[in-house]
Amino acid sequence: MGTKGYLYKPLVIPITLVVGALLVMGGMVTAAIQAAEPTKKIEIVAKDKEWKVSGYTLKDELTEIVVRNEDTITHGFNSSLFKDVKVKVEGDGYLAKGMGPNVYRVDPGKMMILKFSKASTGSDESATYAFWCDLHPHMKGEMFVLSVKGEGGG
Ligand SMILES: [Cu+2]
Repeated sequence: MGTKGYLYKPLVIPITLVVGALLVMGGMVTAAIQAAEPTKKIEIVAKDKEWKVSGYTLKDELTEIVVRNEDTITHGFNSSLFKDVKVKVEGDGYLAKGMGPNVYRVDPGKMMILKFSKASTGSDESATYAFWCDLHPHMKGEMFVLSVKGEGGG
């Protein structure tokens, strides 16, 4: 009981500080939200040696490709989309040894995220990009890169 009054004061001070900080940095917070928003996500699931794709990305925007392997075997992932971009692999994915710069692997039950800064189509048109598993050549799919000309001057 005696500790109640003691706890009350420290709670009041941080709230005051947060409100003050939000008022001062309102513009910065808004900017941060706007900067975070354009990241586009493509979700790809490997199951029964087939790919299921959902989502798309926009030309010249931050892109995340989330690849989930729901199979019982390791799958590879490579795409013509990676040809001219620097890809960063996160999660459980890894670069396939001796297979060149953009061949990734994801083990059964694992997930990887492939991030890159620009999905450039090389023109102003929307485009589809092939992706495939180098271990199972019949496993092929397509990803969409959409061009939205005239919106926001991107
Ligand atoms: Cu495979």
